[in-house]
This record gives sequence, C-alpha cells and structure tokens, in this order.
Amino acid sequence: MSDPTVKGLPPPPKSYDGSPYRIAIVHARWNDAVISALVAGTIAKLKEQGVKQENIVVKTVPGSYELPFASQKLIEGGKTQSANAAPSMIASTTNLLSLIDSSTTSSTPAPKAEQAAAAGPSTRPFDAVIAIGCLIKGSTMHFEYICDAVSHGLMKVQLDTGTPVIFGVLTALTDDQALERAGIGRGEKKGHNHGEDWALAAVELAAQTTEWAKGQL
Ligand code: RBF
Repeated sequence: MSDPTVKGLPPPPKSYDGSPYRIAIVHARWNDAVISALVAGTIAKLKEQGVKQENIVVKTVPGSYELPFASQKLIEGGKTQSANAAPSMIASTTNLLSLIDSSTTSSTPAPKAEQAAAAGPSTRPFDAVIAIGCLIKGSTMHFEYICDAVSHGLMKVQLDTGTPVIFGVLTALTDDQALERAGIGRGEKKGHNHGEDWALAAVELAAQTTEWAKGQL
C-alpha cells in the first residue's frame, strides 16, 4: 500500500550542477554513530551533485551548541582565505609571464602543467555551509535550551553573513528517532538519511544565491 502521508520535500523544479561551488560541512561530535552516518550521506550526495572533493571542507566541534559560532567563523575564514589568495595569484601570473619571456631566449619550455597544479584547491569563499548535529532529549532541560539556541543561532548566521547555512540538526526525542533519520534504524525500518537532503539544499541554495547576486532572477 502506498504511503498516504502528505508530508515531505518534493524534487526541486530543476537539478543544479554543484561543480563550481565550495561547501563547508561543520559537524558536532556528540552522538557519533548518528553523526557519522549523516556526514557520510551528506558528502556522498554532494559528490553525486558534482561538488568536487577539494571543494568540500569538513570541520568538527564538540557539540551542537558550538555550531552557529563555528559556522560564522568558517564563513569569515573562507572570505579571508579568498582575499589572501588573490595577490598570490597575481604574483604567479607575473612569474608565468616572465617564464614565457625567458622561453623566447632559452630552449627550456615553460612548465605549464606545474604552474596549473600550483594553483591548488579552490580558495573561493564558501557558497554554503551545512551545520550537522544530533540532539537527543535527556532528563533535564538541556535539550530544549540547546535546540532553541542552535536553530536561532544558525538562522542569524546566514542572515548576517549572506551565506546560506543549511540546518542539518536532528532534534530527536528518542535514540531510535535519531537513528532512523540518519538511515541506520535498528528495526526493519532503516529510515532515511537526511544528510542527502541537506546536500541537495546546499547545492540548490549555492546555485540560486550565486545567480541572484548577479541580478539573474
Ligand atoms: N550536544 C549535542 O550535539 N547533542 C546532544 O544531545 C547534547 N546533549 C548534551 C547534554 C548535556 C547534559 C550537556 C551538558 C551537553 C550536551 N551537548 C550535546 C553538548 C553541547 O552541545 C555543548 O557542546 C556543550 O554544552 C559545551 O558548550
């Protein structure tokens, strides 16, 4: 029998090519079995969407409470890294020109492949951040306070920085709820790995906000 539910995310109106984008994943280490599955699912789906391995940066923090601050610092760090990379790229272009000049007077060819390799992995600012955590309700009020702070904190970071921050935080009432939302349920129902959805959301938001920033609406 088909599932009568009306809940859930339909496929996007178009598919997006992730190959130009640089994505940061920052994940908490609390509740490791769930987190490991979510991070693996996220990375696999990012690659399926065309995001290059060298454009996926993974950082960890102790718990979910640290995710908003870490996301903000990563976004700032990506912008700084990009700005710092710009002068050295100009310098390497200058070196390349001097090599071309000297190649007219010397028999040694300019080592173009080496220069291309020296460009290294992308240093563009992050196009999206995926913040991954797993909060499981305990016997005190910790769960409520952390869930509230993290969800508001992540929303604030994306609005303040202008970089999309994907809400990859499970707020589960039981261990089984968390396991099933990471696709590793203990029973017959393995559930669905929500990391896959977060990867799709990151590429969709990266692609759309890049276009919108150029006035392409
Ligand atoms: N962090 C999580 O990511 N998931 C949790 O389920 C979780 N539960 C916690 C329960 C208690 C009682 C405490 C003290 C911390 C918990 N944390 C959890 C860690 C929290 O997000 C944060 O790392 C620490 O409070 C340090 O700022």
